[in-house]
Amino acid sequence: MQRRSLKIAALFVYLMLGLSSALIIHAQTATHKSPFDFDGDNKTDFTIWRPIAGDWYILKSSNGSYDITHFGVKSDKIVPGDYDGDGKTDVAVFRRQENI
Ligand SMILES: [Ca+2]
Ligand SMILES: [Ca+2]
Repeated sequence: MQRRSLKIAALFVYLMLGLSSALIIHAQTATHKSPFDFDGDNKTDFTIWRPIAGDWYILKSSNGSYDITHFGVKSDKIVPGDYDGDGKTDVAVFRRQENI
């Protein structure tokens, strides 16, 4: 089962990125509550953050479909978490403000 998940994740990376630059955030199956569980099924969702475009690619573990969300810019630091308490990770970024 885990081997199949890794193959799906590898295919996802290939299809989504065309092997261009990106940060692969998480690629393992979690046994604890994952900070990258965007669909709330208690399993880690394979997630890629492309800072150059501000795009999040999320492969949902619950059904194998994926979402592409545009949120953030290159200089942001990603800080995903369940900020509204619904059991699903929310896409979020931290942006430092200069000269305040
Ligand atoms: Ca999940
Ligand atoms: Ca949430």
